[in-house]
Amino acid sequence: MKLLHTADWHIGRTLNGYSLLDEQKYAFKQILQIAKDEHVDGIVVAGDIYDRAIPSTEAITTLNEMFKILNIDNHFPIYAISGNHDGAKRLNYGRDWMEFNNFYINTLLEESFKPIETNDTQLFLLPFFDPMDARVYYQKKGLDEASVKDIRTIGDAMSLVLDDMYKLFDPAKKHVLVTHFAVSPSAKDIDLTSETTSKVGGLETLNATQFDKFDHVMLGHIHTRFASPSENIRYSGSPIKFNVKEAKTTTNKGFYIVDTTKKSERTDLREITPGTDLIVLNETWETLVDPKFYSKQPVDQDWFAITIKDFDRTKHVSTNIRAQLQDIYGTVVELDYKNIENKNTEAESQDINQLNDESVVDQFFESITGNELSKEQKSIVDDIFVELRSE
Ligand SMILES: [Mn+2]
Repeated sequence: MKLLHTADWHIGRTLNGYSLLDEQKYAFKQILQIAKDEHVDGIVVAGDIYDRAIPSTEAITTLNEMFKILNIDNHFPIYAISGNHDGAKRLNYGRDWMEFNNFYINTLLEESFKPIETNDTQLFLLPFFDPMDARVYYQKKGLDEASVKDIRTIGDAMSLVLDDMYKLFDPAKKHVLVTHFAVSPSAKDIDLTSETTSKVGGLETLNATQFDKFDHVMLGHIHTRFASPSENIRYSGSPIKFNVKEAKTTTNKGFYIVDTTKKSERTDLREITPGTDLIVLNETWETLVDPKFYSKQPVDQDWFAITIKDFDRTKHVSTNIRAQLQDIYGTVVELDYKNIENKNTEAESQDINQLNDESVVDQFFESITGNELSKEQKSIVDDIFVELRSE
C-alpha cells in the first residue's frame, strides 16, 4: 500500500505569541494536493497532532476541518497516534465510531496490539507512552510482579511491547510501525560526521535495532527528517518551521510518500513550500535601516527574526528599536542584540547559570519586546522573587 507519512503538526502552536495556524493550513493544502495526485491509500500522522493537551477552540476547529477534508471529502483513510504533546484521553474522543470511516486513532498503549490489516500490509499504531503506562498495562495483563518492576526505562517497556507485536505478525504481509519517540541509530548506521545523530541520546531514547523486524517505522517526535536513524526508520519532520533555529537552515520541510511493499528511498520525500517564510537577519543597525538593504528583503510578506549585531545601545536610548524595525519589515517575531563591546567574545549567549533570576526575566523581556523593563515592572519582578524565595 502507498502511505503518506507526516507528523508533528502541532496545530495551535504559536511562535513568540504569533499564531502559526495560517501557515499550518497552507502546508496542509500541499499535503492534501500531493495525497490526491499520488492516490495514496492512507495518511499517517505520527503524533503531536495538537500542540497541547487542551487545545484552543480555534485549533480544534482547524484540525477538525483538515481531517474532514481528508477523510470524508476525499475518502483517505487516516492512521494517527497521539504524541507527548497531545492529551491522550481527550484525543481519543470519537475513536470507536471514526473507525467505521477508516479513521484509526490510537492514543493508549492497550489499543496498540490490534494491527490494521490491508491486502499487503499490517499497520501497528503505537502512541507515545511512558514506562509507568507500560507497568500498569502489563500488570493488568498478569505479568509477574518482578518483571513489572523491571520496566524502568522506555527501552525496557518497548522490548515487551515489540515482542507482543512480533507475535501478531502475518509473514505474508509487510509490517509498518507508526510511533512517537526519540530513536537513535544503531551502531552500524551512526554517521560520525553528522551533528544531529551525536546529539540524540540519553535515557529517553530508544535504539533503532529494537525495531529491526519492521519493514518501515514511521516516526514522529523529532521535528527534522535529518534525525532519521536509518532509511527505513524515519522521521518525516514537522510540516512547517516552528522556531528561529529551524529557520536558519534553508532546507524546506516535507513529508514522505512510501510504498510499503518497497524499500524506503530518498526520493520518497515531497517538499512543502512555506507560505509566509521566516527570514533570519543578522546585520548592523545601519544596514537594517538602509533602504538599499531592506528593499531587497520580502518586507511585509514574510516574518523576520532579527539580530542587530555590533549594537551600541548608548546611541539609541531614545529610539524605539522594535517599532522602527516593524515599520520597515512588517512582522518581527524575534528581536535580539549583540552589543558592540561583546564583539570579540566567543560565546554568543551568556551562560544562564551565571545570571540571577531577576536578570533572566529582565533579558528575556528585552529580547522579546525590545524594551527594558520599567522601574515599576522591575519592582514587581523583584517582589515575586522575594516571595518565591521565602516560601
Ligand atoms: Mn513534536
